[in-house]
Amino acid sequence: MTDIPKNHPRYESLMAREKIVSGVERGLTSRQGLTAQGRGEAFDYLLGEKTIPSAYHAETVAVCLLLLAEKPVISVNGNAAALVPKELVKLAELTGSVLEVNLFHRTPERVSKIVAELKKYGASCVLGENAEPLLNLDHERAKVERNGIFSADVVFVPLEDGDRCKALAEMEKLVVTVDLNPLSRTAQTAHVSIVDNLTRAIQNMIDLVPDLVLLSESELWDFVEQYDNKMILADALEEMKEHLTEKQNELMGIESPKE
Ligand code: PTJ
Repeated sequence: MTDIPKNHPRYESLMAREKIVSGVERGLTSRQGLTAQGRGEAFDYLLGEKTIPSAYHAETVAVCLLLLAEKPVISVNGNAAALVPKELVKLAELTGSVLEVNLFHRTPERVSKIVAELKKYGASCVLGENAEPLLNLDHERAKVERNGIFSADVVFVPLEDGDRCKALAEMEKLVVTVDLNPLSRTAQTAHVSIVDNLTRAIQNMIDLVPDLVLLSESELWDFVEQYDNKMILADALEEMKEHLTEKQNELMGIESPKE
């Protein structure tokens, strides 16, 4: 890994990039994962690299769903395994979710390496190695485990491909995703789309559990029932527009109007 000084103004972003590169070198992350990270970085810039209130709201609803689910599954791909392996294990433990390695560019070697990586961080059981073609997609992309994603009622799939997200949503599962691009097919097809960087989103979700776990089922359902994913996506676009206008004004020396 390149040594990034902690006082570098872009420390967080550069460290995330290093983690993805290391993931590729260790055989966890696909090479395509590099371009996915780059696309994410660009959208994060537009958001101001912060968790916007509507994303925090989506994170809250996502945790409610994981706590309410009978069979919640957290799907782990090569980017997520490189960026937040410890946090994924922690979130699964706190919400009673099953972890399943579920890859778009699937190879048995990469699945096994990611399973081992999650176990290194304390996961006792990780599914994915016995996946069968059960989704309504062409062969390799269709593979999930019968006792995992296939039979889950709530699936948390950060950074998912649009086709697979749609296939899951059509199976009467509640699908939660994290995607910095509010225009992606994944963000538009999932039931709950968190427009935030996975590194921030997962930590927020972990931090939300202790308070949400104290609520009754009906209080958790209230959060879910009042949620509107279209509004959340529209708000993310609005935040990006406002952030760009602010930056444009700064550049031109125009004072932004006071709220
Ligand atoms: O490990 P595999 O084989 O399952 O492959 C994983 C990737 C991510 C390569 C694969 O699913 C893929 O190609 O995804 P896409 O279609 O590039 O979509 C990734 C989406 O995630 C894009 O919309 C990015 O903007 C977004 N994204 C990338 N990095 C982050 C992110 N969103 C949140 N946090 C990030 N760190």
